[in-house]
Amino acid sequence: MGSETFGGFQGIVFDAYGTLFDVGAITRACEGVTGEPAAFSSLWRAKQLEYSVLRTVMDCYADFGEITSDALDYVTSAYGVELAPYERRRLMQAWLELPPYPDVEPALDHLDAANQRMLILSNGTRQMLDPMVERAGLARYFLAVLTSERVQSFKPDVAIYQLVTERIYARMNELLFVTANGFDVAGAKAAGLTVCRVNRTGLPLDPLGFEPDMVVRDLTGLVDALLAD
Ligand code: LAC
Repeated sequence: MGSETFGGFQGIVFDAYGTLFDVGAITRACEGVTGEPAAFSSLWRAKQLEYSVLRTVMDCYADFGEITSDALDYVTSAYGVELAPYERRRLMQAWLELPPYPDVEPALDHLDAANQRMLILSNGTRQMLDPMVERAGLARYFLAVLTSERVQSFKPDVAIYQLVTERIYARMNELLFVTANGFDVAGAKAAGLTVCRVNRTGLPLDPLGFEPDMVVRDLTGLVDALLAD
């Protein structure tokens, strides 16, 4: 594996939320229900992550749709917001209709043209991810969408990352895992994958004891690093 030049990977595995799909759309969806949409949506996402980690640690799986709904219950109570049923449906629906970041499709197109095998590995469910990937016109780029449902636990549990070598026969470090989420950088490194951090926001790396193998600003940077001659 030419890890110095970042070529020669057996496959590239992408995280979904925040990496391929713009979770900023959730903030915009929250504008109609609170005067503090950024803080409200940020607590919603933080609770979603917290509940997925807690349920993994407690060995008490509920799927990502249920967790997202539970997290919304928490944040509405915390903010004293009463949601009409149609508003609640609209907020939950926003998770199924996240747009891809503008750099995503051109980058996948380049990687596909260079014969890269690509997967999605996400904490989401097939029911949440498949329509969103399809709607964004990205389904043709991926061999498979792998989800937490198979192992009934969530990233950063090592077990979920191991799903990737069932789909692409390779050693873990021969696969490049691409994520914008700090906990996912640490989890994927702990599981033995080679990791590219997409630092779209300029935020610091979570100090969990693992450094990514490469850092890019967006997927255009990934293409430049992988396909540079
Ligand atoms: C995912 C979230 C964690 O797609 O970003 O798995």
